[in-house]
Amino acid sequence: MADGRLKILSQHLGHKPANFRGFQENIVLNGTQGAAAGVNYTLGNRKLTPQQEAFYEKQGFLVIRGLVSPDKIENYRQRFADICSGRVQNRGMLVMRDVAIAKSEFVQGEKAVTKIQDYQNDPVLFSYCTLPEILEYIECFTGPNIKAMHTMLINKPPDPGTKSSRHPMHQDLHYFPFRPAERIVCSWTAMEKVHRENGCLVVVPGSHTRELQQHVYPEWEGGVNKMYHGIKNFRPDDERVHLEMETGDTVFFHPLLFHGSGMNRTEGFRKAISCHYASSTDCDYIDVEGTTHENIAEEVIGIAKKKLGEEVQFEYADAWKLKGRLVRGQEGCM
Ligand SMILES: O=C(O)CCC(=O)C(=O)O
Repeated sequence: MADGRLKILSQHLGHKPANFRGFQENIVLNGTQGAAAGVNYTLGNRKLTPQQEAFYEKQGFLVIRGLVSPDKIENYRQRFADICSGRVQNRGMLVMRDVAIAKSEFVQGEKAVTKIQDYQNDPVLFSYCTLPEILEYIECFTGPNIKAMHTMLINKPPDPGTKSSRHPMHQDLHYFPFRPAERIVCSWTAMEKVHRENGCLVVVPGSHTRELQQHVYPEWEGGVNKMYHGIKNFRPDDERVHLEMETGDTVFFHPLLFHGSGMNRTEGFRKAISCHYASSTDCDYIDVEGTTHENIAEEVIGIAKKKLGEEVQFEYADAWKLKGRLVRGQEGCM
């Protein structure tokens, strides 16, 4: 029976069992009693099998293999290249460049671009956020009224030799001035094969049950990309699992899950497309004053004022109100 469960768990993770013995032993030892005692992080609709539901409850993430078809992924890849080269209109997206590459020389096109953020006004990229195959899963975490809150296409070009292609371990809730966390979820779809060499996602299983931590810029010699905050007191002995995935595989994860990614040691790119969703009717904004969000709020407001003018009255929640898009069900407080 333990063997059968191991097989199911390893399918979720998309790993060869031999690589992740430690993680699997841990699951066998702890079982899924936590989940059985009470469902907190999922809504118990029928899309998830009992095993999938128990896995997410306990580990805070769930990998679904081959969820997005290769032709759709190819569309997003082409669009990304066209945005980077300026062939299509930008429509307000934030195009972020690697800190080390940007400093040393001007590199054209997608080689220096680390991320395209806020693609909610781009019809091609935004079609990812409305895919029924994704939303069917999202509904298990948010309920029927779903708002796409945060959109990113993350590109990891070959590391320029500074290790700046790493993404420090963090919790996405650090960026979000809305609650409850349980009704927020991320979908992250691999746009090519992702593995340890090109910097796949790394997660700390079960860390979604911990509190929101203080985040700061890590003190890395080669520099840190803009807004890549990391957990201030991250314990390196926390057990980590590398999520190796094929094109189209999708991981859904909780906004408190500790995660990050390693450097890209290959000559190729490592791309992923993602969206964070929240319940439009169960979630609402919080006041970030006096909370751990203050540093990121200040940074984002600073960027907005640079764009819009210093005199503009702008609160952190406004950034989110502006970019959220309803994708299913009805509007609420969000
Ligand atoms: O795709 C990655 O490498 C990590 C992205 C991520 O966690 C983020 O941008 O918040």
